[in-house]
Amino acid sequence: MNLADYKNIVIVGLGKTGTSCVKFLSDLGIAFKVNDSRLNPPGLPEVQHLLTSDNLELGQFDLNLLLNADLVILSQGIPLQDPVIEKVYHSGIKIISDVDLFAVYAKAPIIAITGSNAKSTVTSLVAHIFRQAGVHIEVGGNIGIPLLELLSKPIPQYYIVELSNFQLELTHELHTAIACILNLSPDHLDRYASYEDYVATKQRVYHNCDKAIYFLDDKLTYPPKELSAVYFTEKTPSENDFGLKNINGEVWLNHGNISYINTCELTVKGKHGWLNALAASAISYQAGISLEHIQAGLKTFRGLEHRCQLTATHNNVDWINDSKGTNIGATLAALRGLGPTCDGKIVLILGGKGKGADFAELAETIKLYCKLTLIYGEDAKKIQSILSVYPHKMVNNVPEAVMMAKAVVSSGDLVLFSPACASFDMFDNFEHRGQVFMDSVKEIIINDK
Ligand code: UMA
Ligand code: ADP
Repeated sequence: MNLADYKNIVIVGLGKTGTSCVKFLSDLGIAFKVNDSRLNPPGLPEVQHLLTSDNLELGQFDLNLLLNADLVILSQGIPLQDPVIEKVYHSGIKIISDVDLFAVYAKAPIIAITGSNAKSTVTSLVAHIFRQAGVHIEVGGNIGIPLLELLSKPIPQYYIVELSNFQLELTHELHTAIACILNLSPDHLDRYASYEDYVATKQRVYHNCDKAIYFLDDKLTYPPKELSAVYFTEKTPSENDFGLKNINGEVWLNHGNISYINTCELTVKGKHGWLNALAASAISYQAGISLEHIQAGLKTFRGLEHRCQLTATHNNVDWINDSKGTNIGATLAALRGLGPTCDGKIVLILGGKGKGADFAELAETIKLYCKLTLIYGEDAKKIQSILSVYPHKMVNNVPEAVMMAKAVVSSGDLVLFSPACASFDMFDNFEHRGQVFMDSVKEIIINDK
């Protein structure tokens, strides 16, 4: 794709992605227009000096403007099902994501990481391992740094990029040195006709990749047979792969039959954390990082905020903030990862915008590990109707849930805030939601002293 071939480029959306596209095209001296359905899009102040009333259209998606385009660069937060965007899509006008532009202009090999959960954790862990090993990398994508911003920095040895399914949906030009699907479970079903469609979108990451990394225990992550591939697994691995091995009652990470780190030396806890460490190891090893450097990186990685983050321990009760648990797969992983390590029982706090998910999938695991589930938010009634056979209480908000949890916990229990839902019904984002939880926990602890 050559941008110079297009005479009417429209950037749709002026959030983080759109803003990076405006700067990128402006730097190249390529003309464009911008359309955002909001009157005050968040990126406007940052790029206002690059826009004029002639090339900026705010307040609604403008069908005429878009039908006159020969290239539309669509921000990933905008659904293709939007009535105007859908018309543009069906008109045959080329619609791409920022990933395509990045892929065309990037001058270093790309490592792409996707999956339903643990994308940001594994992307950050891989980045940490590479940096510790002295490899110059740049990191971006869905993790929060738009990919085009990476192109204004000195060319690294590798780009490590986190991709969402929305980005993959509109990506055609991406060639990766290594591509990985970490795991798959239902999410964003409000934007897909079926779970199969969602899975097919994730599978696009394997198009045109030199080496695939997949999760042996989840068939949906398998790459096409013709690709050269390596797996990670919670079982004992075969010669070239990565997995867990039980040695005298202790669990080790293994590459083939080489045991390279004891899980007790990892800062991440629970089986889901070990799987993330294995995935990051497999990716790093394929890029030529030695097991010694991988081991050093794994030992020093501190984890990310809002992902099974210990907020406080009070009266021998751990309070865990997993606000980034925005779908059922994440909450299941948190329960299954933390449940076996907890001496008592779990009090689970969940709720928010359910995104069309089936909460019945949580039932068995809640039964196994939870003494009480506290439910709040927009879809609380829907969630309650499915989980009503298990001990539960409805609460109005997160601070109330924290108070209620405090009243029922006993020594050895664990309170897990893993909402299994999007946060937008009550909060700006998952960080805001996690902060409200942590503030509420701190308040009850202070009041208890
Ligand atoms: N919007 C409008 N009208 C518009 C444009 C956007 O209403 O004209 C709305 C969208 O529907 C959406 C919100 O504004 O609700 C933000 O959309 P955006 O495309 O402008 O978002 P960006 O600021 O560009 O941020 C996006 C990703 N956000 C979303 O997909 C919602 C960020 O991932 C990503 O870090 C960033 O690009 C840089 O690549 C966040 C996310 O929630 C963390 N991702 C989803 C996830 O991880 O599940 C996919
Ligand atoms: P993403 O970027 O894919 O949203 P994050 O790294 O931000 O992923 O973590 C999101 C959630 O996924 C967290 O709540 C965490 O508890 C959960 N999680 C972490 N590891 C795994 C795993 N291996 N499988 C499933 N869920 C996981």
